[in-house]
Order: sequence, then structure tokens, then C-alpha cells
Amino acid sequence: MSSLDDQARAIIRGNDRGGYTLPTRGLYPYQWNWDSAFAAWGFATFDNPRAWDELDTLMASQWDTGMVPHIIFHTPDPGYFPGPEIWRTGQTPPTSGITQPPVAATMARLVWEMDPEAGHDRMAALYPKLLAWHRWWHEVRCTHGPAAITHPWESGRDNCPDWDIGMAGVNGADAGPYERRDTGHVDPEMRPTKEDYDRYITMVNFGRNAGWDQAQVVADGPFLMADPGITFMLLRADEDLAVMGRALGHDVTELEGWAKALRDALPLIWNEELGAYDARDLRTGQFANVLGSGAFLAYLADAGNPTLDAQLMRVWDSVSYGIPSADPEAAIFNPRKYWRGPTWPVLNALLAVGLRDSGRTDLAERLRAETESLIRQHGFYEYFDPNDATPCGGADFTWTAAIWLTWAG
Ligand code: 9WN
Repeated sequence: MSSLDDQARAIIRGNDRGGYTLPTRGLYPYQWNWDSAFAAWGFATFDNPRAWDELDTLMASQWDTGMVPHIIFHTPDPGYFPGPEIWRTGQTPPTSGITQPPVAATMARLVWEMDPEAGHDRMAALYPKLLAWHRWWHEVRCTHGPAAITHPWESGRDNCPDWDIGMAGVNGADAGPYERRDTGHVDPEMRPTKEDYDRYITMVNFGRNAGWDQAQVVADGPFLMADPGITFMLLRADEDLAVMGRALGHDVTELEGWAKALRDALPLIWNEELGAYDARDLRTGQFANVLGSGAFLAYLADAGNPTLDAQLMRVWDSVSYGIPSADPEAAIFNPRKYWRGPTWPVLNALLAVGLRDSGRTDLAERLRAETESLIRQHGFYEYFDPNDATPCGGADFTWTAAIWLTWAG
């Protein structure tokens, strides 16, 4: 039996399609945006140039607008729905028409720090592209203050309860006929529901019919919510990009301004009644009133406070492994249903980076040990039941292997 380190490297190599890495074979047969950023972090532990290739391939599909799409359909594969024929974005290679959490700059900084000399020129080439993506976020998606999403898939935490109030306003009856593929790869009980998918597809149809014009999607689309998770990831990534910009000799005033504006907007997503950061429907101003893992990403952007600390410990102490993706005391909590309860190793890693950087090394270590235990017991799964460690979703997952090599193992 090979060591878990060997297995993790073999998973990443096995999912490598030459310049980009699949999240897992079968279930996700294309390149996904934030999965690739984590893959780069993992590659950097054993093949630093390949880490930079991953980020280059991701940014090569950036749109002229600056947006970096959430999926790049390099090679057609009937195993995933919705594929390029549904999105019809007119890009080459074909891509989806929405984005995903902007963690690439944060991962690029970690990769660069692992080999500063070799990374200098690679980062210098990536810098203007990452800057353009951040500019797109701030100019197109932060017009209300915090970062807004136009589709739950953009959050990376697809069916988390944060989006329930926004989803309720989307008429899924108009989705038209379609056939899901995800439920053929993994236990359908662990996946989003048919009602969720009807609404997801309705939102895709709206974007396609709008020619993916962002002004129209933001102004008139069926869904627009402030995402605490992306707000914190973007804030952290702005600051990471500014650190790298300074090291490369750039003027980073623009980046500093974006980060300040985002930090100043944080009170808009603080729900006093809930005692936590909270998602918000930007059409109505209504709070979601749910505590989820997005709120705890505050630690990544050094935006924690004593009230949030108490919530974190309450939620964490009520399960056995890792941070659950939803509040175990909430009625909707389901420990095996995707983003409505399970613990995700990749999110635990991101949270631990934040906890460590804010000096809470004891909590970061507890989170690492609990995540290590999950992987030692069952392998490199997509997510886990936080009560009894049951492995869920896809196996041999790239980002789970990556965070093993960089952090959990
Ligand atoms: C839709 C690839 C992606 C992750 C997301 C995760 C899941 C896709 C899906 O898989 O989303 O983008 O079809 O369920 O929610 O975070 O990037 O691993």
C-alpha cells in the first residue's frame, strides 16, 4: 500500500489532462475555476512549473470583459450537464457564462512563496490577467458594496441554504426538458434536488438569451444575492494580489482602493439579529437568516469578531469533524446533502489558512487534525458527513488531494 502522499500525487496526476486538471473523473470531466487554483497549490508541492501551467491555462480562458469562467469545456464529454451546447457563450475553447470564487491570486501567492525565484517571471506574466479579473469583480459585481452572484453555482457552495430566499424567486417551471448527468455518477440523495436544477437551468437560459451581457444579467436576471463567502475570498485575494504587485514593482493603489471599499461594505452583510455575516437578496434587501460556512470565511480576510467566534465554536463543537457547511441546529441541516451540512476538506483548508494568519494556531491545528482523520479513514472524497465521517460525493478528488499535500497530511 502506497503512502497517502503518494496516493494524493497519483490522484492529481491521474486527473491531469495536460495543462489542466479535472476535479474528478466521471462527475466533473472539465476544468473548473477554483478547483484549478487549488490544484495549482497541490502541484506546487511536487512540480512547481506544472502549478503555474494550471493557473496559465485557467487564465487563458479569461473573457475580454475580464471575467474568468467557472467551467472550461476543453474536450466534449457527454457525462456532464449542462455542457457547452447549453451555455453557448461563443468562446474558444467553449466556456460557461458565469464565474466562481476568485481564489486564484491567493493560491498563486502560496505557490510563489514555495519557490520565489522560479515563480517570479510566471507571476509577472499572470499579474495583469488576475488584476483584470479583480477589476471585473469590483466594477461589475460589487456595485452594491459586497460581492454579488447571479447564479448559486458562482458561489462554489451551490445549494447552501444561503441561497434559498433568492432561489424561491426563480421560476423553475420554465426550465424546459433536460436530462441531468450528475445523479448517474453519485448517490442522488447527496446531490441538489430536481427543483434546484430546474431553477439553475432557468438562470442559465436567462443568461444565454441575454447573450451573457452582464449589465442585463445583473439588472434583470432572476437571481442576485450578496455572497459573504466570495466577499471574503475576494478581499483576501485583493490583498494577496497587492502583495505580489508590490514585489513585482507595480503601483497597487487601485487594488488597495478596491480592498478598502470591500472592507467598508462588510457592515452591509452583518446580520445583527443572526449574530453573523449573512447572505442577502440584493433585489429586496432581505437577509437569508442562515449561518453557513460562507460567514466563517471572514477569518480568511481578518474580519472575525467575538460574536462570530462564539458562533464558530457552537457550530464546530456540535459535530465531530470539521466545519459543517450549514448550522447543525437549523431545521434544513442535512449532514450528507452537498452544501447543506457536510464538511468540505477544501473549505476547511481555506478557513485554516485564515485562522492561522490571524494567530489562532490552536484552532487551525484542530481543523487540520479533524480533516486529516477524515481522509485517513476514507480517502480523498469530495465531502464528508461531519457527524460520522461517511464519505460523500466523488472519490479521488483533486482538491482534496491538493489540500492533503499542502496542509492536512
Ligand atoms: C457546478 C467542481 C465543482 C465545484 C463546486 C461544487 C460543484 C458543480 C456541480 O463541483 O459544482 O459548478 O455540477 O455540482 O459545488 O464548488 O467547483 O468540483
